[in-house]
Amino acid sequence: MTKRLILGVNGQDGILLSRLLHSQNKRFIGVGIQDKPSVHTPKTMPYYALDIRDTAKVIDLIESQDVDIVYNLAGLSSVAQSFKDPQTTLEVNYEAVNSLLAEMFGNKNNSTKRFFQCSSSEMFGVAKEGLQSESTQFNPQSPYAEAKVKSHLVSRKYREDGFFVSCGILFNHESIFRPTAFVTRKVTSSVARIKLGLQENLIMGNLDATRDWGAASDYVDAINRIVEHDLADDFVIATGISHSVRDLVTFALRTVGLEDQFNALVHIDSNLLRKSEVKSTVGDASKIKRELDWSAKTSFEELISEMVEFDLEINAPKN
Ligand code: F7E
Repeated sequence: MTKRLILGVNGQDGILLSRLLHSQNKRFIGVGIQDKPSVHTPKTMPYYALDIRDTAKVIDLIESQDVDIVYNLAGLSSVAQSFKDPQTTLEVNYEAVNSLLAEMFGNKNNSTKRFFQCSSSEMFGVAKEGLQSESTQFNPQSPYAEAKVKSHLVSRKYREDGFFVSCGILFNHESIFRPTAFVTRKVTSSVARIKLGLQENLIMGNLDATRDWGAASDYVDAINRIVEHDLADDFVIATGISHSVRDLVTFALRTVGLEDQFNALVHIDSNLLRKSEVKSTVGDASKIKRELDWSAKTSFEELISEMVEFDLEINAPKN
């Protein structure tokens, strides 16, 4: 039976993928940088605490555990944070991937193993096309996006050399496991806390940016289809619909009956504006629909309502 390794298992996507693989009775192990696995991962999952920059240890694990498929979901995922720490962003999001691929396929010629790289819509940056597809030109606007472009290109190089290296180009994807450093969870958590009287207002950055937001639970299913496909390839994973940050806040407030309070509750802090900003993203996921029969199932409204609901529940006073 195929054995799988999730790098970055304690992040949002790692948690959701570990649950999906567990529900499908797949054999897998998880790697995270933390001493212990997240409480949200399956209890039976064998866990190894490793920094993906320690290539030798990751390779040892792949060999000693006879791993056939590696999902690389590890990395620094905050674009805003990457402006503050471009060096670590480059080390984790590119250099570690580059050395891992070099060891797996360059030096050891593991021709039967598969590798999945989590690429990002941020690579398109200020996009050259309205709808972004696998062939849209890259135009990165942040240290995060620059590192992601480099690891995408090196992944493609190994694929061209005949190895099974696939990339998902993931547009923004969210869930209750998203930290509040990201705008959806910041908004749903704040709106819930405002509703419960625990917070006074919502301090935001750019309300005019628009994003193609999907549900992370749908996206890990797409990732799995990509690694199980006959051929290695690149696939955009997106919903095809973009909403503004203003729409997000408005909708979240509406779910708790506070939409008419928008102007009183929402304030802008210029420190939250980015040095360079991707104004809009919207993905063309027709290739993955056509070839792997995948499309996003959860709507933006369902996703945000579910997150607000969860945040109301965890913030509610306990009797
Ligand atoms: O920002 C605006 C902000 O931090 C979304 C990562 O998963 O998706 C994510 O990157 C938008 C931006 O995500 C606040 O300026 C306004 O326009 O949730 P975010 P992101 O930067 O789009 C891509 C595909 C990835 O690959 C990344 O790993 O929201 N915004 N006000 C704000 N953003 C934040 N975080 N906080 C605010 O207060």
